[in-house]
Amino acid sequence: MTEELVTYEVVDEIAYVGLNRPEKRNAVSDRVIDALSLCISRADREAKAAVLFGEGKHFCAGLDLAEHAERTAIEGVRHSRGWHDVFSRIEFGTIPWVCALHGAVVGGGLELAAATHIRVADANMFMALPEGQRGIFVGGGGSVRIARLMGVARMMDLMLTGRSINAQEAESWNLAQYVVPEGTAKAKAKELAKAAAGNAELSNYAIIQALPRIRDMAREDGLFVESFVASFTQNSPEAKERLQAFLDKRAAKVRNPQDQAGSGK
Ligand code: 1HE
Repeated sequence: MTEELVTYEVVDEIAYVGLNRPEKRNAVSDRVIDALSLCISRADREAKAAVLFGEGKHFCAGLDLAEHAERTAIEGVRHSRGWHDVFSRIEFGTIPWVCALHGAVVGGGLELAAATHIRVADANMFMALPEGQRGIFVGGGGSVRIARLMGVARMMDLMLTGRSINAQEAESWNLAQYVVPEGTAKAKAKELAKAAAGNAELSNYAIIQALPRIRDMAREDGLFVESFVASFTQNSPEAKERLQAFLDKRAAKVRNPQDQAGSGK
């Protein structure tokens, strides 16, 4: 339904969540955040993986600047914390999220993409953090998530200069894990989501929850937590069945990427 600000459907256990305000380049208004929040809750309950994408020419132009101009300081804090809550439910939910990026991925759009687990960049994609030019700062978790992905020096460069980077640069800066030909990002995201949805749900949960937390821990703490997560995960009935399936030669082997159709960047 075109009047929805965020579209939602589940097909074969994959949730497809689409930013759907193309006339405003999918700029994120308060209503978009509310709609996204509902879709995230549904996807978490109803799907085994999710694909996030944008309708129209661009993934997302970031914060709706028309709304932002009117906020007081305390309203601004509440607004930012609201984005944090919603984006954290993507990052720290129960299912993997794959993001298909095309056209502009700007400001809050990049903050949203950074909350997902795998990012696929269409060859026509470009990213920028023009907050400095607009007289504002990141507020959707970017100083935490984007800085961890590409490093503070690169984030400073983007924020201070307002310059854009293309898909290849984004991949080499760790902001996207895949660059694909123009027009194919969503198809690639779907393929990756399907692969992730085929994993044991508890493994996916452990991967999503434990990796970013362990990254933020001291070394010994990380190793300690890893052991517990590993032991808990491998003791599930599903893990036992999957391990036995491999030993019985009923499970797929790991393949050489040269033999994997359509797996390349
Ligand atoms: C918007 C927004 C928006 C477009 N808020 N209305 N984000 C930015 O600083 C990016 C601002 N946008 C742009 O630089 C460009 O619009 C794009 C590169 C994304 C796309 O260009 P283009 O030529 O395809 O579209 P357009 O003609 O610029 O925009 C079409 C309409 O969308 C137009 O409205 P119209 O009524 O004149 O048709 C634009 O005003 C509107 N539009 N982007 C509101 N962002 C939690 S903190 C996060 C901080 C940030 O995200 S800062 C970055 C904000």
